[in-house]
Amino acid sequence: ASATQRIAIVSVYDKTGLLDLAKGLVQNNVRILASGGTSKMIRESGFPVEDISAITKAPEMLAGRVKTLHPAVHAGILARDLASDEKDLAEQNIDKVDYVICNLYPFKDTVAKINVTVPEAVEEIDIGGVTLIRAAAKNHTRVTILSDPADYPEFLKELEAGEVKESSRKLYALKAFEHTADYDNAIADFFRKQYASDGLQYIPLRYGANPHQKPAAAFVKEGKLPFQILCGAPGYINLLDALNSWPLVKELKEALGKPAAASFKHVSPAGAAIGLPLDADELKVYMVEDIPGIESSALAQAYARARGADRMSSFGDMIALSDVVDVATAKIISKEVSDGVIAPGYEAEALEILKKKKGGRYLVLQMDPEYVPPKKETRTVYGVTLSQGRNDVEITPKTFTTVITPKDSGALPENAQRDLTVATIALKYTQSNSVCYAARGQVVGLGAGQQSRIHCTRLAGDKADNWWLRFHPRVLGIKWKKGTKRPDKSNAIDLLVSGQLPKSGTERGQFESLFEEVPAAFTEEEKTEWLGKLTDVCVSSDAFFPFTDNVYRAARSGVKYIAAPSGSQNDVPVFETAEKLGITFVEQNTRLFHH
Ligand code: 93A
Repeated sequence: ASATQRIAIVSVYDKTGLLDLAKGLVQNNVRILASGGTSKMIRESGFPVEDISAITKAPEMLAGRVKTLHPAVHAGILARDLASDEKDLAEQNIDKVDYVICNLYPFKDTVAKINVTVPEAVEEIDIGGVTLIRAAAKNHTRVTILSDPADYPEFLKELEAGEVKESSRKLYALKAFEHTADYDNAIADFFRKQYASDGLQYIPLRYGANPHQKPAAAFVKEGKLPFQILCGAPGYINLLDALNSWPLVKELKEALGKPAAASFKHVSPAGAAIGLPLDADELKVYMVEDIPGIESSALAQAYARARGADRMSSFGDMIALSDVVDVATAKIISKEVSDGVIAPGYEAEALEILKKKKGGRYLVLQMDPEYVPPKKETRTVYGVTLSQGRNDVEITPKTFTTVITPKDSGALPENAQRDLTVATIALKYTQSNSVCYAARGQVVGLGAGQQSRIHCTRLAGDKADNWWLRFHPRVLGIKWKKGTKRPDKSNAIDLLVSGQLPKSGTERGQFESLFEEVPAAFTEEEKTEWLGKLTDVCVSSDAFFPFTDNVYRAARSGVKYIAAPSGSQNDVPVFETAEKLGITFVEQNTRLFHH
């Protein structure tokens, strides 16, 4: 070969378009060097081709494991147009390579076969091809790398016209890097399933969001998962809940310095709270009167509040607790229908209580409290990868120091700052749109996942009203039939306070069967009168209020403080309405959408 003849190294598993490529290379006076099978096919079609051994002076070895791995090949590809590189090549009598055409062993297809063995998979791990592709892509300022047969025609057109354009070389190099990354990913995926199935790095899941969504798994690409499974087997949605509720309670505790709890369902909180002492009515409404030790466990108090906010929504919850779980907290959990819990640790006796739940299948996760998630989050939706920086904005009582209206008001009372912190941290981990009402260190009404903001404000406001009506003497005084179950009580109370009482028929009969004395429905007047006693409620919104209706609705549920981002065309009327209604409007300038 003449010193000026351009050289192509061709080594392809997928031989689609190979002969047209060879023909085009030959027509353009390119010298072709090819690995065993590739060279055989080209030769049999009558085109001039040499084996790689023509430059390596070494045979293919180890049944094909070593075909192209050789300095004569890789120095030829990697050499730059530098005097020092030229000198090195000349000393070793190596020619520069101009084009590399390579695609890899079908690892993905092989491991997709059922019952594939590790040795079978191992044989399909391409080494030399990846090295060819990576080397050529690295040196793309000089070398063209084709890793996709679909690119051959365009490549030949450019070659015919003179030389491969720089812009094309860049795009081919990018494709090559994506190709080897995807290939390595498939290999790591396979071995993760084979070798990391101890639950430390990789957990196979029975299914995804629904039973027909298989296979499903949870894993980290490096190191260990940040939690351990102490009991049960997590489902896909359990983990979504756990990994959203844990940071919520962690941040709540950091912000307010008290143990925190959250009760999650479908990736939004049904309740969240910090541990504050419970009065006699709260003990009753939250159904924790009989929990020994609750008066001295702030964690148990936090969970009683989180669970008590919206008992209907919390049915079958995933729980997050900021502190080591004690017996009092475990005892509350043991009485409720719940799917699982995540916490930084468990006292031995508490763990024993939890392990007895659900016939031994209750999910107990131990979170590493020191774990810091990566700053970047990535997921794929319908085949498209979306990535973003994690929402690591810090919400603390200090977030709520800038009062917009009334202008002359001083600093917010501590309780208001506390409850706005609770509401806002809850929203940070709630599916948007969302609006949260909070009081007494806990969520009392949360509207999640509504496309219209006013629907969030109404939904959350109605929930806050229902929460408050549960403290009405008529509800506190209910005389239940002996043996009435907790979920049935919660449901009957919900019917009563939400004004949805069945009027007749079987449903009415079932309702009445729960009571010694059937409570009367609330009249509008009774409701209004009782709601008038609700005061000092805080509201936070994950984005601005576009219309004043939200403020009017909030005011009807005892709201005294609102925090929301500004930026609406209606900011001024929104602030003015708040002021007219005696509501303090506080700046919270970070939008907190969450999906
Ligand atoms: O086993 S390998 O990793 N060892 C090598 O040195 C090597 N060089 C190229 N496999 C190697 N290849 C791969 O062989 C290429 O990536 C291509 O997929 C395949 C082409 O082999 P043949 O030309 O013999 O059909």
